Amino acid sequence: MDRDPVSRLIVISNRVAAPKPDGEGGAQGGLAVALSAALREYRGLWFGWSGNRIDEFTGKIDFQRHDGVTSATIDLEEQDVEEYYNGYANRTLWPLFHYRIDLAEYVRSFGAGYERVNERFADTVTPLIDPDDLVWIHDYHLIPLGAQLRQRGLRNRMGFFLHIPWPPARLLTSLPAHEHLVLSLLAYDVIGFHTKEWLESFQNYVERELGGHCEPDGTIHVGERSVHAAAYPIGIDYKEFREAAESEAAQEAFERLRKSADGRGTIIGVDRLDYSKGLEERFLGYRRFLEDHEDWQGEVFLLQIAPPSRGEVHTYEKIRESLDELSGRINGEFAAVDWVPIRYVNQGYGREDLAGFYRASQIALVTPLRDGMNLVAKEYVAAQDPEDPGVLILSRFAGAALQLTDALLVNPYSKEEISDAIKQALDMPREERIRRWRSMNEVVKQEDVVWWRRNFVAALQGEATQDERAAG
Ligand code: ADQ
Repeated sequence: MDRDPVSRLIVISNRVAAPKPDGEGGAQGGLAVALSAALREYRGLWFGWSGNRIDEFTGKIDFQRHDGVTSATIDLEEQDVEEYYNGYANRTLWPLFHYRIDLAEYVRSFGAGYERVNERFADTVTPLIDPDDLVWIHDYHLIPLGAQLRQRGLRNRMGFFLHIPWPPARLLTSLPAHEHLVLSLLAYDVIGFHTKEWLESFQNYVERELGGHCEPDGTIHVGERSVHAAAYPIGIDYKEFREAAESEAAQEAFERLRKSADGRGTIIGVDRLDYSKGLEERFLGYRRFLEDHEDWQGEVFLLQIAPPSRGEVHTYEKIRESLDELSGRINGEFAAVDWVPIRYVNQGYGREDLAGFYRASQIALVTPLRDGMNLVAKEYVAAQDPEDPGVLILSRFAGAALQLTDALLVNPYSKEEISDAIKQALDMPREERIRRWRSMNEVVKQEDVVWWRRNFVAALQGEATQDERAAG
């Protein structure tokens, strides 16, 4: 029923997260979670980097087929990984696109490595693409890939989806060769963002810096070129997540957490360990809550699950150290013999475990300083007990805030707002919790990952996109 009579779909992303033979998922993260189901529905191919490093690039493609998904991966050289992945993608674009110009590093060799790896992707994937295939390229690692494929003669319909925010023009212009990067996006037929806010920043750049013109229907004209740019807010696989939430493993995780909570309120945070997720600010906001409301000390605790990511990038080592220090300090300051205010866990969990933990928690603190969308907020909503749902406290700077307007929206930089929202959530009557949850659950359920990819693929096919939404 989900299968549209489309041409073959070629998905290209930095890493491929197709299911492994042992049933393990591939790379962790929002993109991986969102796309693993998508390719099963369309005959297609998922192309990307294997994660392996080799001495010399060979262009050899490793094909695998599991669970209805064919993946094709290549290995990269050490220098490629350093300059393209750890360098330009994660030390230049990621911080800049998350408004952290103070952390962005502009190094020429990173830019060169980025172009080189995009060329390597283009050289190896071009022979695998048939003339009728739809090509869907993902995320900031591969912005120039469409232009590279065009240079190799591909005339296919090609789309690009950005999973992170698009920064305001005034920030983006700090990037050397920013025009070159943005112009390469015009090689696509469709460019997708999570929200209207990121779309507007893009349109603003196009008008200010490229002298382009943006029409209300989403068509963007720059010189001779016209492309379609729109907001396609990503969702979770609602059905799969509800099933996970009702599994036996989820029930066990739920009971384990409830038992250890021993009647105390649980506040949960689940994030990749990344400075964009606002973890330090969250800890400080929670600390402020403990100070503001002494009577709640010993009655509530914060469970922060944060598996380390991008460990080879210095800023990530630093944020890890600061969080170790800060959580230790807060615990030292407030703990009692029978109570620890923060349970800080640096490991990943399976979907079922997470679903059980979400359900057992009265509050979720999802407070990124900037986030393209944020799927944890949606997972938390999907996992709740409809009769006794928890409260979502959500940063107004996450893309998800434009859809989940019944969350308690906070400025994540403000300790006071975080503290007040925790108090409001703890005091919230059941009827209000239910009312807010129902409205959010409806959005999470209707605007799920299937809805997202159908809208994007319809646009890619050049079809009417009446469902296409500029969220917010
Ligand atoms: P991420 O920055 O990775 O994604 P997010 O959208 O929250 O952020 O997705 C994280 C995913 O990883 C969730 O599905 C979550 O359950 C999972 N996860 C996180 N911590 C985990 C843990 N400890 N154990 C197990 N699983 C864990 C990027 C963008 C987002 C955007 C997504 C999708 O930064 O803004 O929403 O892509 O486009």
